[in-house]
Amino acid sequence: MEQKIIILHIDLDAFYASVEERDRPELKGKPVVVGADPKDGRGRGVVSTSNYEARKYGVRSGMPISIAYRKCPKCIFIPVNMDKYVAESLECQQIFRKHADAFEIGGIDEFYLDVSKRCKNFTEAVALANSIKSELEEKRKITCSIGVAPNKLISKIAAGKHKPNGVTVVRQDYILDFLAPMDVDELLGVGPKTKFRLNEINIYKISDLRNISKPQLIEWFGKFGSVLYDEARGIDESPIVEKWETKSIGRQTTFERDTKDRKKILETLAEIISDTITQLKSEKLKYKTITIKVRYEDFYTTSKAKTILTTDDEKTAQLTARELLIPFLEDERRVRLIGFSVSKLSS
Ligand code: TTP
Ligand code: MG
Repeated sequence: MEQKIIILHIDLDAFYASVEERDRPELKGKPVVVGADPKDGRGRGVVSTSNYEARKYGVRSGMPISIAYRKCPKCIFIPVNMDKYVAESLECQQIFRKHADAFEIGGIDEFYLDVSKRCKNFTEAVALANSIKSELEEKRKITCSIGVAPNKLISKIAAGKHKPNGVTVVRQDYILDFLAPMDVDELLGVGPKTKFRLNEINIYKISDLRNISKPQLIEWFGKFGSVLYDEARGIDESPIVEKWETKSIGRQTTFERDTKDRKKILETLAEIISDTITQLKSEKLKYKTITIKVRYEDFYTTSKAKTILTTDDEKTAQLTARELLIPFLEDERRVRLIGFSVSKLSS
């Protein structure tokens, strides 16, 4: 008998903003933006997320905070409290994990649950999805959206289709029709560059993409071409990978404009290190390896790592990362992005 696979993808709704709204009842019904300080429109930095009320004004994740302020001066702007969201994510995981045969963390607010063994069919899986939603709302007072599908790719796309607070089911025989009308960048791994190249040759929709042969896609995009060919047909055989311990923790920032401003780059590095170490400590972990990443204006990306004695000290991280980064700033090119992470973690 063919083994039927059923995956749930859970994505928390407007995650950081929902946590803030829950904890501060005076925010209820108001447009809320979580991110950098807008300083009456002169602030730097970006929007981390906004609630659905603020999205009505066009405020979006990743947008410069100054633009968010211009679009919605009456929005309530709240600073990022990473500690709180990490702790909340762990609480939510406790709820979700026990409903899965296998469980994978996809990000701070997204999770894959393989429920193939415990659910006989899709009807049972949808009932499970609804009961998980109720349990989350009751215990954590926040909402999520869930995709129910035969593989990870389709479950993730489905979870985004009826947000907030929705359940979207895509059975095997509906996959092709489900994907056909979507823009190509709804597929995983299709960013602005790939989208642009596809649009140039009149490929806009996933149905258009199906007209291109696999060898042709491989010629254009290398190995990813083959993935793209499968994704366009909803094929994804990647398994749910249990990750009990975090392999690495880190942050990266893309500058609003590519820059050679040393002071600004080092200040940004210091900020992301501080956020990372705060998260590390709140998860009661220590690190052994520090890695920095630099992407230049031409998208050339490079990284350098150093392994030291196990610690959770921030000052050590700051000094080591600075020492690793400085030689990269001698380069002619402007810097587009910097990243920092710690790995070889232990508790
Ligand atoms: P998302 O799941 O992409 O967004 P969301 O949960 O805020 O909203 P929804 O899922 O309902 O569309 O990201 C999860 C969290 O990650 C988000 O609350 C804040 C953070 N985040 C950033 O800090 N920067 C970003 O650019 C994005 C996309 C998310
Ligand atoms: Mg989310």
